[in-house]
Formats: sequence, C-alpha cells, structure tokens
Amino acid sequence: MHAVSPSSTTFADRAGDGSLDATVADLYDTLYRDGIVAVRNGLPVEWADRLNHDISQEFLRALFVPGGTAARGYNRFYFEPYVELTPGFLDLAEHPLVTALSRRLFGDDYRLLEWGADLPLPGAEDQWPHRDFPMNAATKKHRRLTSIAINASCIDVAPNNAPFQVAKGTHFDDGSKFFGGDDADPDAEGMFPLDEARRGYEQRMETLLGARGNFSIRSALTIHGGSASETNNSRLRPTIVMSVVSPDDDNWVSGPEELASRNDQHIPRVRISEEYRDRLAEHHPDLLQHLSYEIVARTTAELPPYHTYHTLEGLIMGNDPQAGRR
Ligand SMILES: O=C(O)CCC(=O)C(=O)O
Ligand SMILES: [Fe+2]
Repeated sequence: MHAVSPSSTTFADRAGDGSLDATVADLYDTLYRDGIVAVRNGLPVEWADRLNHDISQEFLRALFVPGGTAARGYNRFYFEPYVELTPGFLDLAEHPLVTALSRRLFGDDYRLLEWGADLPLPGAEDQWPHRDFPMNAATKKHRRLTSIAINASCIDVAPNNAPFQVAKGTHFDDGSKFFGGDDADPDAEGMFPLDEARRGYEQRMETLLGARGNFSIRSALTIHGGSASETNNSRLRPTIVMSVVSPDDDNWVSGPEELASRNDQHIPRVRISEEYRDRLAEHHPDLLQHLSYEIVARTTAELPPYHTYHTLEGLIMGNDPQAGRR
C-alpha cells in the first residue's frame, strides 16, 4: 500500500483573499476527476478534539443500547450521534466551502441528511473495497454526481490505526459486474468488485491519514474501504461522515416527496428535538432549510436512546460480502 497524498487545497492559505469561488471550483473539478478531494486545515484542531470527546461519549451510550449501532465488520461500528449533543456538527455543516460546494454540485435545494460516525476498534479488519451504494441512473447515464460524503477524522490517524483507503478516479467505473446489486434488475449496479477486479482495486488503493482539522469530500461511489486496526492505543478513533445530496438523489430515497416524508424509518435524516429545531430556526435558518430532519423529542434532555436504522449489509459479514451466498 502506498501512502500518497490526495489532491488538496489548503483552505487556511486561501481564505480571506476573496478566492472562495476559485477554491470551490477547484474542489468541484478535483472531486469530478478523482472522486475525492481533501481540504487541509479547514477547521481548527480544537474542533476535532472537542468532537472526539463528544462522539466518544455518545458512542458509548449507543453501544450500550440494543440496535444503537450498526456493525461494519468485526469490531467496527457505525452510529448516528445526535447533532445537538455533538455541536461540532454546526461548524462542518455551515463551513463556507461545504455550503458553496453543495450549492454548486446540487443547486440551492441541496439536502443534508446524515451525520454519522465510523469507529474501528482494535482488531477491526480490512474492509472489502466497496461503494457505499450502487450507482444510480443519473450518474450512470449523465456522469452527474447526486451525493457527497464528507469525512473528518477526530484524531490524527496513524498508519496502523485503521486509516481510510481509496482508489481514486473510480467513481464512474462500470459496476454492473460488482456484487450486491438488485438481483431482479439486470441493469442494476453493485457495490463490491469481485475477484480480479477486486485485486486491481486493492492495488490502486491509497492510504489517507486523516488528521485533526482536515476533511475530505468524496463520492460514495469512489471505491474505498476502512483498513485494519492493528493497534490498541486505548483511544477511540472516530471519523465523522456527513452526507449531502441533490434533491433528485435516488440512492437514499426515490424522490423529493419521499425525502420529505416522515413515514419510512430507513430514510436517512437527522434526528433532533423540537427545542433544537427552534434554536436552529432562530440562529441557523439557512442550515435548517437544508436539513432533512425528524423531530424525535420535545427537548434535548428527552432525546430517545440511540437507534441506527441503516446498515450496509455487505460489510456486516466482515470483509467478504459473498460469504453468506457461498
Ligand atoms: O472506517 C472508515 O473510515 C470507512 C468505513 C466505510 O467505508 C464504511 O463502513 O462504509
Ligand atoms: Fe464505505
């Protein structure tokens, strides 16, 4: 595995000189070319430290209730911390590069619908290289991305502490032979490359060492995977994932109406209290307008125990999503 730095932009270097538009154009072009782009020093290291504390605390609460977390392979977990208990959410969701890039990619009506965290624990294994969902028709036919995932590590990741790996430039690759599509639909794309193709992707994987204050923006279609954790440094290693979608994105939902609906528990949305909604309405109206949310309590103190609704079936079976079919 080679450690190669991703294409990058240094927000701190470019902020304040009136070049936000140029930076966003650069992020957009790199994202379309490589399927991933990194923003260095986009937020202060103290932001990451605070988030590390908050997410670690919430993770333990989620781990100790049934259904609170989703398994992502041996000793690797995903859960969706409450945004009002992890206030670093606001800084990332309102980051000028994030909002400007989301507008440029998806138009004024972009939707923010996921605030999750990945936590590999000691003994977590290399994940099968994968897409987080199959390619949809808009992307297949028109090479248009309809969603992004923004990752920010809460600690400085060491090479033996499950760094994120990515095969750049694979976001538009044909996935019709990938495993894990809709078996009933012959045109359906899959998520997991097999055999020779899998090995080819593994050879192309680059290791990204997440660092406090940096974040990456990727298409969930870019082939990637969490790697093994071979250390026990007695610290959790949370990475935040924030997803933003176009209003016509159908990877998560079939259309804007379904996204707006409150009936299906599997539709990703951010779960908040009425109290927090009111706070957003007063102090963060633009964010609230772009948030796909559900009110689940009257006050922050009354938020229910954690429940993670969406799982990635393929990754539950460790690093071999075919295991269940063999
Ligand atoms: O651990 C990571 O950062 C990557 C996890 C991942 O890709 C997934 O669970 O889908
Ligand atoms: Fe993934």
